[in-house]
Amino acid sequence: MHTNIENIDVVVKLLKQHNIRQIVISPGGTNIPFINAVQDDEFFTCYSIVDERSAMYFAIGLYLQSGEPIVTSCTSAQATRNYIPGLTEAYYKHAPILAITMSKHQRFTYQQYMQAPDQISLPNDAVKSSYMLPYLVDENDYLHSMRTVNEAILELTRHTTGPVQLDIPWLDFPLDDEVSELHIIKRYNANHLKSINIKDKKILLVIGEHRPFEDNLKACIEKFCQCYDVAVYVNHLSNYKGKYIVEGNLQLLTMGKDTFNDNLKPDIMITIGGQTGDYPFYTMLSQPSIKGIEHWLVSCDGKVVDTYDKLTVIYECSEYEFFSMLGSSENVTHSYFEDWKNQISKNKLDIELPFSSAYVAQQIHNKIPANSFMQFSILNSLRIWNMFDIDPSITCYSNVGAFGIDGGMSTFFGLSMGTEELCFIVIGDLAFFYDMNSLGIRHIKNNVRILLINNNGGVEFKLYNCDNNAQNRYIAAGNHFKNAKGWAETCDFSYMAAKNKSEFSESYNAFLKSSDKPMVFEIFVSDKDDAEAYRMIVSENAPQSFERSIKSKIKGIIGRK
Ligand SMILES: Cc1ncc(C[n+]2csc(CCOP(=O)(O)OP(=O)(O)O)c2C)c(N)n1
Repeated sequence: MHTNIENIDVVVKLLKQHNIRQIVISPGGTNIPFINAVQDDEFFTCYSIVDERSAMYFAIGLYLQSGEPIVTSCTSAQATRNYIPGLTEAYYKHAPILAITMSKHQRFTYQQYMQAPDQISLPNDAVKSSYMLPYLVDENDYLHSMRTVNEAILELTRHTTGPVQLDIPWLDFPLDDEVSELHIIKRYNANHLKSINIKDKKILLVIGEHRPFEDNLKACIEKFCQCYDVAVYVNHLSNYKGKYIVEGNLQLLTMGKDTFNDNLKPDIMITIGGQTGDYPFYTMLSQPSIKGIEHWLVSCDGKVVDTYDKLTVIYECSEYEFFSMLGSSENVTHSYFEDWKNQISKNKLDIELPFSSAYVAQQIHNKIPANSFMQFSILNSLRIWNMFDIDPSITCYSNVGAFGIDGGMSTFFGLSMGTEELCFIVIGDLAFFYDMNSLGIRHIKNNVRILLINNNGGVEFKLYNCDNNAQNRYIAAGNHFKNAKGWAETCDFSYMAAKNKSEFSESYNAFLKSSDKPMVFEIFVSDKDDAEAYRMIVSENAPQSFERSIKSKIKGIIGRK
């Protein structure tokens, strides 16, 4: 019996056998096992380069000096794509670079699964060959893996030298032990809905990322919700603000599967729009033990996209056609929606937090001016802000299509062009650093507000691991970026900074008002506090044990001490 982690072992051992020593590492989640295997091994010399575009060019430079093959390592999501410019140079220069990329298990590709764009679709003139290791389960896979890694390494120098991709499949969501239900998938057009009766069903309408809704579509969805027992599961990216919405990610994050099964599990889940970017929702719905749900996917292209492994029907039609086809029903109760509402009303966010990204969101989420636009960087900024309400007139976006930290600010500047309202982006220091050249775009207007959370690297990878030194070097890539002041001012932005709560409260009003320059507001928080604040929110909202609830009641009566 083998496990997939042995793929990493095979790669690392064979790199040594082939005497390949220099590794350029870009930070990420999926390549953590590889980073852990090499970062403290004296055989290897490692370099941390955040931007994969630079990482690949940097690797070419290492090769030019040493004449030796060089390894690069990046995560999945959008990272591999950013290797392409450097790989193209390497291809025509015949530079032997082994680009080790990571992908999700192959079953997730093209399934609207988070961070899972196709990893082995590089252009013809980027690598000599792409190799993908098998997902490792038994001896056959192990042998296959060993041969493939050897073959990839040999290809670097076979005939003319040149770059090669070696992709390692990974899995970041463990599934529970239950055996999944067999589900049959059917495809219909909207006419099929005429013969459907969903009157007594509990319906969860899930809206992924979506451009703002046109009035007629919104009216159609609202009517549908009135006529059936529907809860509309959304987060900020849905841009849907109706009477029946539920913003449940915090509840799902802390809720056990039994509670979900008993109270919130729908009979039918209808999904529209793009990706939700909502890990708690995905984690709950994709578990094999959540059984008995019909998943209806509404999409114009009718492609099989089984995000939650529960897809039963694809309605190949527009969203408008779908909702307008469903007739009305009378005497409906809205008890399913009420159950969701009831759960969400338990959210507790008014807690004393350390100075952190979550603290900043807690203080100003309800002060962002009406009609503003907001862009959230993945993953941490989006997750934190999705926990807090914002004014319904605010339109929100995030690059959850391929989950890159690369182009968030550029997207944001693009969207700020079409409006005079204030536009806010919440972004971490690595993502800012990645896309900092965009601050020089000469069209940028004064309505732009950049809320830069400088927590020294990707706190994403430190949320549950406080050994910050080990994490900092290559995984979270700390110490790359000190502050944005010089660059912001060079690009003619106003620059403000806050290092603690009082500095923050003195400055934020100016940031939320109109001004005669675009602004960068840099918030310096410690990574420990940033992670701690998030964990505090999660634990405060976790279902309470009897003992904890008694303790908190007593504390309420006699005080904390
Ligand atoms: C192009 C690209 N490279 C790497 C990643 C992997 N990744 C996801 S989140 C993250 C950390 C982002 O750090 P930062 O922008 O500082 O935000 P924080 O988590 O600290 O809030 C990284 C490197 C990615 N998603 N996209």
